[in-house]
Amino acid sequence: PEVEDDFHNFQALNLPPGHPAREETDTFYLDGGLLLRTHTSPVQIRTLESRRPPIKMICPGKVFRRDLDATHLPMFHQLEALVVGERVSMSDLKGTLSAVWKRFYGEQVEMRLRPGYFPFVEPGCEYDISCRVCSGAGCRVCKGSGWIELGGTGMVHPAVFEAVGLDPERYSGFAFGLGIDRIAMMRHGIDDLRLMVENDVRFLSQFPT
Ligand code: 2NM
Repeated sequence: PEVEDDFHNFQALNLPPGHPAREETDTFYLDGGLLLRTHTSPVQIRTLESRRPPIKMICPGKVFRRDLDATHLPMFHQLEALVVGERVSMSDLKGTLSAVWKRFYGEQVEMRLRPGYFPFVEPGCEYDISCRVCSGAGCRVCKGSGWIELGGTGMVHPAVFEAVGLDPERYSGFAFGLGIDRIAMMRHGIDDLRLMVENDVRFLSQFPT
């Protein structure tokens, strides 16, 4: 659901009351304790509630945050994936994520993980791929670093398993996410995301049907 409740969007994802990500200034709150989901992760929570592991799932969808400038829309698209089972490991995470991006961009693409913080994973990482413009040498697109930041990932936090009634001693899992709009901007060299929703024919007619 794009309209979610507090439990699935925040509480079950180890974002307790008072956490900064819940700020009124970031979240669209509706009447009756409901809100517009701020990420697609509540779909993972609903899946963990309704099915028994082993689970492999992938979820694209619209998400909503109170933000609007050249690189942020109040509605954008995420894609998240989740794997849960017995003895799912961090090497499964790295191998799977690396295979996804090699399939997407080609075998020559390198991927790296960096430490990163998301309340619903531990350890948590941000991940980069080698810059597709300069193949890692350093250019304007990657600001000289050779790497492009794509998203976040990590091992599912024990508190998430507890929130859905699964034993964190028995089950482990990994998840990753990315912003689809950002990939489209890079693919087409679009520098202002607002163009994506303005329906200007001069913009739209540049894309083959
Ligand atoms: C991300 C990054 C890291 C994630 C974790 C979960 C859940 F529910 F299983 F705990 N769903 N999605 C996750 C983890 C998403 O996207 C930036």
